[in-house]
Amino acid sequence: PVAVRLADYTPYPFSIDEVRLEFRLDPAATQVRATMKVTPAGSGPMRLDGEALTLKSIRLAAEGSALSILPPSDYALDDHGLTLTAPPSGPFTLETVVEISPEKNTALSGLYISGGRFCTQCEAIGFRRITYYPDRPDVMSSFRVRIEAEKAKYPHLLSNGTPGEAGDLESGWHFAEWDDPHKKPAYLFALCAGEYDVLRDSFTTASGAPVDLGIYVDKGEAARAAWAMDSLKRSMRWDEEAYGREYDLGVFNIVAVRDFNFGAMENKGLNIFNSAYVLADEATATDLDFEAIESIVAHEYFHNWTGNRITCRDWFQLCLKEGLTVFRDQNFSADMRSRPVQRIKDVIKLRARQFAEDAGPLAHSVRPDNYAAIDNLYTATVYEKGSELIGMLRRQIGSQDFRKGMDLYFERHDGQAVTIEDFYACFEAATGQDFAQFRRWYAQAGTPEITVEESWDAASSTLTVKLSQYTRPTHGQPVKKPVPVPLLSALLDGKGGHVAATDRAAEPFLYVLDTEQAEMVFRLPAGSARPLVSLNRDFSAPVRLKRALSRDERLALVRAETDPFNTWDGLQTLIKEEILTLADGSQTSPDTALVGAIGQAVRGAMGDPAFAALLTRLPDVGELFLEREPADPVALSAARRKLQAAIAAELAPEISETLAKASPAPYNPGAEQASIRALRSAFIMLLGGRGDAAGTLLDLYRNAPNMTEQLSALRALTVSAGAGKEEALADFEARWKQNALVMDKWFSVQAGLGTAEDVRRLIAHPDFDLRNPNRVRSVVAAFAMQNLAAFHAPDGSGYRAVEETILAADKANPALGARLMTAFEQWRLLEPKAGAEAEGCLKRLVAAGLSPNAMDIASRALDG
Ligand code: B3K
Ligand code: ZN
Repeated sequence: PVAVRLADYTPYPFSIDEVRLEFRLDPAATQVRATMKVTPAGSGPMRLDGEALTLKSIRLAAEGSALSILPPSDYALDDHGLTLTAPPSGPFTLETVVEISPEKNTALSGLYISGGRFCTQCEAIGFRRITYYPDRPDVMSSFRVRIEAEKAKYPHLLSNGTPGEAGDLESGWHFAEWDDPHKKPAYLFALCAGEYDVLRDSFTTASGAPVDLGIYVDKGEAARAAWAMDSLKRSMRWDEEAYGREYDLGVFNIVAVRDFNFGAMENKGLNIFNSAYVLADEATATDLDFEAIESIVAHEYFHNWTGNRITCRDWFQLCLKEGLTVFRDQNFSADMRSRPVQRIKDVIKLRARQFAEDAGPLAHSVRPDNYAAIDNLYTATVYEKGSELIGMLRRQIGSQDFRKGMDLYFERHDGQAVTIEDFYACFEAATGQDFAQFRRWYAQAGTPEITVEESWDAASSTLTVKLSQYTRPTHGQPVKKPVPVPLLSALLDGKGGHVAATDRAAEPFLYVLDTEQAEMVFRLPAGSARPLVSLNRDFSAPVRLKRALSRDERLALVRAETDPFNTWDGLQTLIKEEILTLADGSQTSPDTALVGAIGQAVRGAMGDPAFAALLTRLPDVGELFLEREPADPVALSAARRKLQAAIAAELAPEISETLAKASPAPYNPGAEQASIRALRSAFIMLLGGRGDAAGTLLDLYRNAPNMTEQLSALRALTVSAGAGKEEALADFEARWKQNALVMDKWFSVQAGLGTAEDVRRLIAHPDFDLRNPNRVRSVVAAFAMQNLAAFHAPDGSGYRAVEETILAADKANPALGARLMTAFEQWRLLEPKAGAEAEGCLKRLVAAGLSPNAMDIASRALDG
């Protein structure tokens, strides 16, 4: 069912000039009084959104008169809101009082309780579960908030903006007021109340304004927020340096919450975070956790300009803030760490999640034109592909013009709710170029496939590279038009250098393929040897390259490459082909030349350990689904393990030498040490692929000086499924029983690598908690999205192990339920037995009754 269409957009016919919210907090029955100053822009009824609210009173005052009770004949209530049938034609004040029950709110949208504290989540449409309001991003208003609560239980009372009056009230209650001078849409509203420990710090903006920083966490956890604080300060500085954007309030707070539906939320001046992305120290968090904290803190902070000061006109424009902000956080991470390594990691994520989405029934364009459930639009396509589009824009116009366009965007649209068209108009004004064709990228779903054919004419020393682009039809979009595909390219001499053509210097160049077919022709000086062609360097376009090269040709290309991304990617392509060949049985053992080449590449990269670690990486089973149909995850996973064992054998001397050395100490989460540990972890994982390393792994587990290595050893032991596995799992549980975030890792290692039986046991574990999304994801999502051989078992055992849990999770929390349902997005690609079981499971879930959110995913999965 399509609920909303972009084409139906109309502006809200009223402006809300100011809103005052007064909360009397009580877990069972919180009272919310909302007073809005309204100016009508036309005539007609006034619609306010509202869900799960009990209306206590409604009063209205025309300008100059006092509030008086609105007679029932002047308004109508339904399940989704309230309509004032005949509001005054001039400015008026509207006051509503509602009651809500935060403790009954298991959807974690609106005002809810987590760990005994109040917190909110309003994006996209949670504010309507707090009070009656035009809950849409183009209605921007200034918010003043008063919070009253029992002082002993809720000593800290927080909201957006800067603190105002505060003090004590009768019978042990107290209050605090907050004022947010910046106009904002309701989805950026936030409130938190409870008892916390606070890590405090300060920051001075480039123009000298002081900012008080605070991170609010569980009692006793303040020290573990230090990395988040450090990341915040670096983000604030980076946005000043890279974009000239300063923070705009005297206070910036972050609150860590245990029960949260996703990573974090950029509420104005009061970011709310999943505690997994705040708390870290060497004993309890891995380097990947530290890295994720750094990038999510940055992402939410960067939203202050790209999202908050300038927001979206409607939710179809979500990529306007998300794609752009992901682009910004990826560049921040690249500046903090290694740019090529960051690029490779971003592409791994893009291919694993977004390419899969684009190739299945949930495919949609970066800016869709309709949706049934807005929560389901927070996708890899909107975020990750959205970021790629900004990256292509910058590559095509250059970083100077990109900055000019961004400056103009900030200047022109500050304080507004805008569209993708508004954004591109700034770049058209800054560069004089027309982006009409480029904007097709936003409207067309699917990943373009670029076919490359080369021919060499020795007589004339001419190399011709034929390029064509094709995008497969997606649901509702049978025919695709060509998009501009910027391919960063170079001619390679095979000796580590570049070749010049007669009309082109040796430097890498950008070639933009903007038609269905085109040719690049390179004339070389007479007598030249045939050069090799390096294409889509640095993954300059989010496309799939189809090049019919033999294994030897590919190996030669990898050896000749001068671009680190392409060196890695060339090997990945070979590795993918090798796993597919091993899986279909046409070859029984891994090709020694390939294994040797991987070994050689790793040995050559030991000076850049994070890069070397990536060279040992094998693509996940899910990434291989797209390469050959039907997909047989059981065979793919077995083939993957064979190749892993061969690489482990090839690198045996390097592995033992590296692991014999001590891990860097004292521990520092920064890039340099993390890079060394990344290679150590990669090597530990390779050991897990060998049948004979249990003793070594158990020693590594026991002596691991930090969580990064402890967890790698635990994983490797779990994969090897041999001696030591049970001992390590039991030890880990005993050691970390009290720390929920660490226990999430214990659950996820077993669900991600074990059997359907393991998953049943984990679900029955006393610490499995259906109300805690992190815990549910660490079992169900880890199993269904990372352990594809077990989840898609041909006998259906994997589906049956999690079916009931998905239903129960969905009943309590539709956003979570829908997210888990996306595990079925690739089911049509499966071999027939698993495919039939998957379809059966989907149909049983639908018949059992899903939330509208989960139903949207299930029905698209079944239809597509
Ligand atoms: N904007 C939030 C995501 C909200 C998801 C709502 N279903 C976090 C982020 O992207 O920064
Ligand atoms: Zn975001």
